[in-house]
Amino acid sequence: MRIIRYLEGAEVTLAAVTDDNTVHPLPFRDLMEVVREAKHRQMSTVSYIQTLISGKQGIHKEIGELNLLVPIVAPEVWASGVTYEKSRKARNYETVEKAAGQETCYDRVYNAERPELFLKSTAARTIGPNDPVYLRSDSNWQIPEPELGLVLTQEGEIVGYTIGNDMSCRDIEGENPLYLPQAKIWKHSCAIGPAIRLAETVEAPYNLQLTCRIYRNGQLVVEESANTRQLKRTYDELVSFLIRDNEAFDGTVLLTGTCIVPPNQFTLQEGDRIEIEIPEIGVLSNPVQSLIRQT
Ligand code: DO4
Ligand code: MG
Repeated sequence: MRIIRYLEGAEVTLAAVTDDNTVHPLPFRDLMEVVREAKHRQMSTVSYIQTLISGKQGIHKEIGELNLLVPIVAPEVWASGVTYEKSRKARNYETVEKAAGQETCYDRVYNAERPELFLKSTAARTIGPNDPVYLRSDSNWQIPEPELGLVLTQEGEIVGYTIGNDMSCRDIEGENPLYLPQAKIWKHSCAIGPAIRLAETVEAPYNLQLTCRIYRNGQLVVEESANTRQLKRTYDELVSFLIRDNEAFDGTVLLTGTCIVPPNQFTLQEGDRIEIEIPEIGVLSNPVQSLIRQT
């Protein structure tokens, strides 16, 4: 079962999407309200939603016909770094600090007990499906980072999975790791969606296939896949560091690190379109726009 939000006129609707792809509007504004109400009734979220939609037909529209919004207005989006070997190699490639044969900060964090976690985005900077991600004006090496996102309660319980794009500037981060916030955070630099797959309904969270496709002038120019089984850490491990001595909020999203990096010579351009697919969740599709045009 998946959760979406969509706009009809001026009205925002929260809905459950059943396995036969029927869309059932729910009498709540956001997923976390449903989770809290289910807990209050000592039911699982899925069982509670089933009681809400039982005997109802759902709307006569397919998901593809809806004006989808970000599936949750996450107060904060956090991200994990260098959790896949692929990311370690890419970070080492771009850093100007590397010296032949010497360990970099990326090698050390890949092997350390404490993971790299950083604040990636806030609600105002996070966009949903079909909205444009923006390119920074001061970077010449920008890529999407396709990542699995964990949707958390304030206690750190994983209630759902979504898709995230941790847009990144490889040149800015490569120049100096202390530039990480600028390499990662700007207007529209984080996309999540198109849906949240309820955690209870995911049989094998460490066997999710991610595929990233980038189109330029309608042509496929990048296509790469990876699997969450290649993750160096467990989801609980990442969450436990996030909530340690920290205040977390219901609906926080934690991205789990990128397992896909486009070829080193690739940089995004205005007019590109990025698609990130996890079959159990859907396809997160966003056009790419230059930020200069927006200001
Ligand atoms: O170390 C910098 C960030 C890496 C990252 O975002 C990732 O591995 O996904
Ligand atoms: Mg990342």
